[in-house]
Amino acid sequence: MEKIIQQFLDDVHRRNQNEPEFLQAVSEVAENVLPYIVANDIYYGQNILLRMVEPERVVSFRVAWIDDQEQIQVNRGYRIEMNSAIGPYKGGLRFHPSVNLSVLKFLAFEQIFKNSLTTLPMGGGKGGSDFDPKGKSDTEVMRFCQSFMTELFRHIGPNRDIPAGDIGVGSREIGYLFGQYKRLKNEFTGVLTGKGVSWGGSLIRPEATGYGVVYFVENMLAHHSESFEGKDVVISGSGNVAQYAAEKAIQLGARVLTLSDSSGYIFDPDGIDAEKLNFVMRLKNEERKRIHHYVEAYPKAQFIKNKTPWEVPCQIALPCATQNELQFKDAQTLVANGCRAVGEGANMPATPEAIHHFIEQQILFAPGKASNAGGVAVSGLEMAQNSLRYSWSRDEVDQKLKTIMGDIHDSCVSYGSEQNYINYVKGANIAGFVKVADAMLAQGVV
Ligand code: NDP
Ligand code: 2IT
Repeated sequence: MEKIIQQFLDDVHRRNQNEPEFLQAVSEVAENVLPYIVANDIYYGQNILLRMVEPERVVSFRVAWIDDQEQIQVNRGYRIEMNSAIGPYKGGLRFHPSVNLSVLKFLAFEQIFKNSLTTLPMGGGKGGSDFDPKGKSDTEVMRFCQSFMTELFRHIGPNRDIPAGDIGVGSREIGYLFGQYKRLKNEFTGVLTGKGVSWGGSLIRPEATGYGVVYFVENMLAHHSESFEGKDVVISGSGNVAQYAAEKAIQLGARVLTLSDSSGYIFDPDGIDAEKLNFVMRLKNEERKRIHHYVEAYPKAQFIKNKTPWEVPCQIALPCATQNELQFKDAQTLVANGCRAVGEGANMPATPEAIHHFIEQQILFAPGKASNAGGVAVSGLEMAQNSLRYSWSRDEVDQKLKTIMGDIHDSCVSYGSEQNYINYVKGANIAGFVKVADAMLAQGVV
């Protein structure tokens, strides 16, 4: 079996040189899915995984725009349309200087399995740009978004490809992108998700990823007769996902000790309560400032520069910033300090070595493609509401989100149960694979 996996990975590597993040995501899936394929006659010999790692389409384009100093700036825009076997391409847009083909292909690949796990009819896609929104004025961001959409609009559509937010793309950017799409097409359609509630957005979409992570971990804990109540929780990031993961964990009676950004982390020994979290939301979403300002408002807290929060003892860790932010040494520290459960809010935040350590130590480990699927799930519910020309109440959407996260948990359990341990990584990879593979088999060699 090891030889089959290695041959497959060598082949993928040969065709995707210089794409380390993509290979990392593919390796993790291959380790679980290839043995399953070999054991199941209907998939064997169909080259299904080889087809899944080849994007159906990759679009790359120039985004030229004029900054506030009237200088011409040039960025690169992308959309990876990875797999449409079970529905139109669906996935976020990331604006960050680190964006390149490897990063977007890993994200688009993960999105295939994640979207499949939600049970909603969505294929996998991802896009973005190496544009850095940090330090840009609102009008610069608007001009960039308009230029980006002026090319992207011809590739997307409510039945073709439906982008949403990700790192650096929040409600402000979705607004500018939607405005330009509508202007170019002269159509008001649900072509993006994460829209404002007064113009087609779904209630709970801003909260969905963070709440979903906590609902997933709550399910994992409940399966082992535990809960969030009274637990110490360490969270990385201070953006959309981190903020709402913190909010839900606090509501469930946990003590949230940290938040972070790319400059370091804040540690509040008293816990970040609802009022302090409100301060963070204003600081990050309205003033667009850095997390270290937290300690000016709450002097009992500390700012630890250029470090990640994994050294803080906790029972639950929720990495909610970016890929490969939690490494082997961090995993060792977390486990040694008594951490029992890890829920990935970000996409691929734990390195393969860190994941192997968690699994070896029988830590409850939720991979992002399962635990952060709440965001795209509510995006799917936003699409459903747009098609119905109707909107559900906050409570209705929240209930559906809870049900979906519970169902994803249960699928992971049914495909990932091993002796005395639930391997959620294996469970998520196989459960996500089966639905897409069955659709691909039915649709022939395309
Ligand atoms: P935001 O842009 O709102 O926040 C990102 C946060 O992560 C910021 O605190 C940012 O700090 C930090 N961060 C970003 N890049 C780095 C880096 N290279 N090193 C350290 N910290 C970094 O993004 P989201 O909260 O939406 O996304 C966070 C993660 O969750 C991503 O992995 C994303 O793919 C994933 N995700 C998001 C979903 C969504 O619905 N938004 C859905 C599912 C997953 P700084 O300001 O310093 O850059
Ligand atoms: O990684 C993700 O799942 C997202 N950024 C959300 C995608 C979406 O279409 O809502």
